Amino acid sequence: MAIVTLKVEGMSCGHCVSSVEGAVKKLGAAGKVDLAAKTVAVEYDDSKVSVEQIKLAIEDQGYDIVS
Ligand SMILES: [Cu+2]
Repeated sequence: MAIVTLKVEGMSCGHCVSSVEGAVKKLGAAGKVDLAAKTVAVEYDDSKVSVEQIKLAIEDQGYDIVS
């Protein structure tokens, strides 16, 4: 298991939280959004999914990954 914390621009409400966490969940990972900090902490199996895939899934929901 690996954990990455991504800074995400554009999340503003509970809907955003579910979109982002849902997109991450579809990859078999677990995401936890911190709206105030504008971050999502993702715990994932690095033998099954890459950080790039996680970033793409979040961007597909319409959010920008800052770092
Ligand atoms: Cu929202």
